[in-house]
This record gives sequence, structure tokens and C-alpha cells, in this order.
Amino acid sequence: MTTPLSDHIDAMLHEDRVIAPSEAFAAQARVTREDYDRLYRQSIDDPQTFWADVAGELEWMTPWTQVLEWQEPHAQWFVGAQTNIAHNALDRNVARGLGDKRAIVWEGEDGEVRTYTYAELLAEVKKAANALSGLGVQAGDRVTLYLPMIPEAAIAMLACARIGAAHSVVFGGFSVSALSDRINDAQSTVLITADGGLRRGNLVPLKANADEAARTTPGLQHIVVVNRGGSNPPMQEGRDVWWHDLLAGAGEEHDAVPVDSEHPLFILYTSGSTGKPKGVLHTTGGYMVGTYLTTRTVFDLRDDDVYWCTADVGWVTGHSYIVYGPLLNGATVLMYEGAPNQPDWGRFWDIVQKHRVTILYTAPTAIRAIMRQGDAYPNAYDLSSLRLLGSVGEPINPEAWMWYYRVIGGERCPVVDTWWQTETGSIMLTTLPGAYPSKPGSAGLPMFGVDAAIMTREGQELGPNDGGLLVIKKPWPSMLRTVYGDDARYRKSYWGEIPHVYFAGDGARRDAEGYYTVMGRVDDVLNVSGHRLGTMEIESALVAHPSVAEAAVVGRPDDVKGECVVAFITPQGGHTVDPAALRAHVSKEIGALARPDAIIVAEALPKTRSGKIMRRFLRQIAAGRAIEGDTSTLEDPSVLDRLAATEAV
Ligand code: 6R9
Repeated sequence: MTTPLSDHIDAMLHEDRVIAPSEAFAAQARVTREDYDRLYRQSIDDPQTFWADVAGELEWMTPWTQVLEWQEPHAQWFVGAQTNIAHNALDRNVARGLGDKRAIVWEGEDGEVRTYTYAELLAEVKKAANALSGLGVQAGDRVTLYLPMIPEAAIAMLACARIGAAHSVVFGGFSVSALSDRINDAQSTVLITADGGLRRGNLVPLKANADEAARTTPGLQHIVVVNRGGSNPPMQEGRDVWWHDLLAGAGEEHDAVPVDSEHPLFILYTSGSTGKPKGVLHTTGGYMVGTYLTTRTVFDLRDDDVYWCTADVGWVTGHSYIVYGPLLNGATVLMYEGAPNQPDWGRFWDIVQKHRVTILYTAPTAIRAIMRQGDAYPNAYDLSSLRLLGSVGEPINPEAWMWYYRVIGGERCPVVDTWWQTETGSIMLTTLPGAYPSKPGSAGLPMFGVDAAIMTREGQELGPNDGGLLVIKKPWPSMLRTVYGDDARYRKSYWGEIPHVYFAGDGARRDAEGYYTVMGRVDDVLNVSGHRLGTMEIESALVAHPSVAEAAVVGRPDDVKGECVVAFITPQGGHTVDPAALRAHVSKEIGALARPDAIIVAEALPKTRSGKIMRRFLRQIAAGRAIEGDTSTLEDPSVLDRLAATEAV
């Protein structure tokens, strides 16, 4: 926990532009400034009434007896109530007349388009629910999903929710060992995957990875395979079954299983500051209410919107803002399978034009990558359907914000920068469009029910413009409930760092008007292209290679990825280091996203006399900066000069 606040801080502190929403937008906004002020106050002063009102818009099979039961650090929301989130997302919307409305419009990387209405999606989910039950999956069980961005990913998630099984979605870019670890940690008996997913014209071999992972997952009994690529992978008799065969044989009738409000909905693994990823556990009722409300208000959602979130369902943004939040609201969700530059960097704008997308929610890394290619790509398309833009995953630098606003939004669309985390389940900080003006680079104001503050490590609350640690002082409905199988880690990581508050792990400051600017992680977690990676995970992968004795991984600011991975290693005696082999090894251990951009091979790493590696100095060296700070605690300060003089490979 020694990382200084990120280098973005300077640029952001000097940013003072304020962009007000257009009068046209403000006039029709779902939440006006007065609404926000009043509702925010109520949500903090009288959360029970505020949340009961929101929850009342959804269907519950049994009502709650109490809105919140808080025994720090454990919350129960809508105590005693029973509901089902898939029922609320599908049956409820069909019942209120949305059966023929498009729920999912999917575009494959190869240009294929498939559409599901709410009635069609419900029918598929019912069959999938019956199919999973047929494989012996019961309420309370876990099912692992390792899928590309295809409609079956959403169908499988909703089918799990419908029968009360928790899904654990593993991002398709993760490696065999990452998949196997997650299957074992969740003790899943069923894995749903595909033969492959299309990425830059290639079929990512998901089934082959699943087969390899299954060698080290003794509890796994079934692998269900969606035929995405027509590639005919080997199928193991008795264990593997095609998704389409399974669904063809499944019954069409299915009533959603009422589950307790606190029944587990999903586990999603995310990197922390220690080696092993944390299985963040979310439960049903509070998560449902949180994603429902935030999708509606943050995106100012309307009946005729075509809403596109470019995230992958393997990340929390895909869970909350591709699947649950938008479908609970009866929205039309666009889902895209592939890469943003396939066949070229105009792909996003081609999709916006073709499907008349009205709301676009993407990540700063994508914006910066596209921005680099020049304005010609977006300018070649008709983007006039867009009315709202969103950003998520990492701090957005003011330049990228302005470009997004100007070139993509035509200075017509508000940009909502949304800060939240896997753990928070739904958006926590943002400037509601139409209610308040945006300040580029600053996420903005707290969402309803979010009692945020900036504190010192000692728990002292800081005033305007002081940089410190972002904390949340009160429980909120969509908060994580625990770390799956490791409640001690939950208590320690989130409620044990600073007494009696939720510690987000981010550095931030708040200005005099209450706008929060989030600077980045203050722990040993990197944010590479909006994806969280633990430096210790990468270090363990590196030292597992025979040629590596010691490894220290740090982040380096990167114009496109936000941050990239720099690895300092010392070789194992008698071995020479092959950088290509090391990168391939990290890819195999974790996934391509964790591959070091630069590897610096050294004779020694900077260590204190007690043997602790001083990453602070490594970060300075990685960024090409002069060494700052007290080097006298180092065992051998001359190591720093030698490292700075070493070329990366
Ligand atoms: C939703 C998501 C969470 C971490 C978080 C922070 C960073 C996300 C941000 C942002 C600044 C924003 N982060 N959104 N930083 N401004 N708008 O990304 O979840 O993958 O768990 O990452 O991402 O550092 O702590 P997750």
C-alpha cells in the first residue's frame, strides 16, 4: 500500500472546464437538479423509505419485513423478501407488454446480426433453465461460464439466476489455469463454454482451454458447449454436451424459482493486492434494485433507446450494464462480439449508424485508442442517433473526455463518467445527465444512497480539494456481501483498512462543489485498459518460470492503456531469460492482458535491509523519471542506477 496517487493527478487538478447539459437535454431529463438534490438527501437521511420506494417498482414474491439489517460489515437488504431477478428482467417485462420489444440485438464480429425480443429471450432462458436443472444444477449451486460475447452468455446468466444457481463468469481472455482456479474455488459442477469466440478474425479456442482446465478440476461434471464457430471440437462422451442439443430437449415451461433477497446471484473474481483473485459475491435483491435504479437514472433511459455498452460480460460492467440493469428496465441492448478495429477503426461507428444506437457506454482506453486513429473514422458515419455517452473502468483524462464529447457526441450528448467497482455492483459516483454540469476528468457527485468521503489512512475525514482515500460510510443495496469462501478477507480488505468505512482502494479528492475526482488505485492493483490486475498475481506467474528467481511488477503510465505492465526480474542462476518465452508464460498462467510490456532483467532489485522490494523506486524507473525519495533505507542504493541504465526487453 505504498503507491502514490497516480500521475494523472496533475493534469486533473488543473482542469477547470465545466460542461453544462444542453437546455434541450436538461428540459427532458429523467432526474432534474431539484429531483437529484431532494432524492439524494432522502436517500441519505431516510434510506429505508428511499429504497423501499425504488424496490416497490419491481416484483417480489414475498415482501420484505425490513429494508436493511446492518451488522458491520454485513448487510442484508430487503430482509425476508423473496424474488427472482430473471423474472423481473423477463417475465415482468413481457407481462407489461414488452414481449415484442427487442431485448438483445447482437452483432457478431463477422457482421452476423441476431435479435431476441423479450418474449424470445424469455423462451430461451426458460429452456436453458430446464436444461441446467436437467444436469442436476440446483438452487445454491455454482455454474461457471467461459463464453464469448454472444447472446448465449446473457441467456446462461439469466437461466442460472432463474433457478437460483450462482453464476461465475470467467472472461474469455483468461487462461487455462485462471479458468481452472476459478472453477475449483467456486466448486462448480457445470461449465458453459463455446467452441470459440471471434476476435480479430480468429476463433479463440475456448473449448480447447476448457478441456485443458478440466484436467485439474475434479468436481466438474458437465461441459456445455455453444456452437459459435462451427469448429467441431472433440466432445468427451458423458461429460460434454452441445448447448443446442441440450436446449432442444428441454421443456419450454418454467417458473422462476423465488429466492431469498440475500440468495447468492453471482461470484465474479477480481484482482486484489495479494496473489489470489477474490471471488466477489453479490446477492439478489439489493443488486437488482441498485442496477435497476442506476441504469434508469444515469443513462436517462427511455422506451425507444438503443443502448450499447461495449464491455465484455466477463467483467462487472457486462453483468450490471449489459445484462441485469438494462434488461430489468426493459431496454433494447446492443451486444457486439468482437474487436473495435475489425475490420478497421470505424467499426464502433458503423454499429452506431447501422443500429441507430442512442446511448453508448465505453471505456477510456477504447476512446483513446480510437482517438489516436484520427477523426476521419467517426466523421465518416452518421452518429446523430446518439444522445448520451458514458465512460467507465478507469480515470478518463480531460483530453479524451473532450474528444469523446466533441467528435462522438457532437457537443450534443452529455458524457457521464461513472466510478464504481466489481465490489460496489452498481455505479457509485457520476454526474447525472441533465441534473448537473460535467467537469471533464471528474466522475462527479455521489449516486443515491452513496455516502462517500475522502479520508486519511487513519480515518480522518478530509475537506475540499485534499487528496486522500475514497471511502463509503454507509452500506448500499448492491454492495458485495463477502469474498466467496473467505469472509476474513472481506472484512480485512474492505472494512479493516479504515475502521467502520468501506475502503475502495482508490485515491481521490472532492472539490468545493462536491465533485469527486478519482485518481486511481492506491494498492498494488494495476488498471490495464480498464482491467484490474494484481501485481502479485503477475509476479507469482513470473517466478513460476524456471528462468526467473525474483520478480517485481509495477505499472507505467500509458497513453492508450492508461497503465501498462513493467516487470523487473532477476534470473535464476545458470538460466538466460528469453523475453518472448516469459511473455508467453504469463499469457498461459493468467491471460494475454497480463503480458508485460517491458521486461527489465537485472542482477538485483532495490531492497530495504529487511529484504522488502521498494516498488516506489521501480515505478519511477519504469516511467523514465529521476529517482525521488529517500534511498538511504536501501541495502544497496547503487542498484537503482544500474536498473535505470538497463534497456528493457
Ligand atoms: C466498473 C469497474 C474498479 C476500479 C476502481 C478504479 C477504476 C473504474 C472509474 C475508475 C476512475 C472511473 N475505475 N471506473 N477510476 N474513474 N470512472 O471498472 O470495475 O473492474 O472492479 O475496476 O477501476 O480504480 O477501483 P472493476
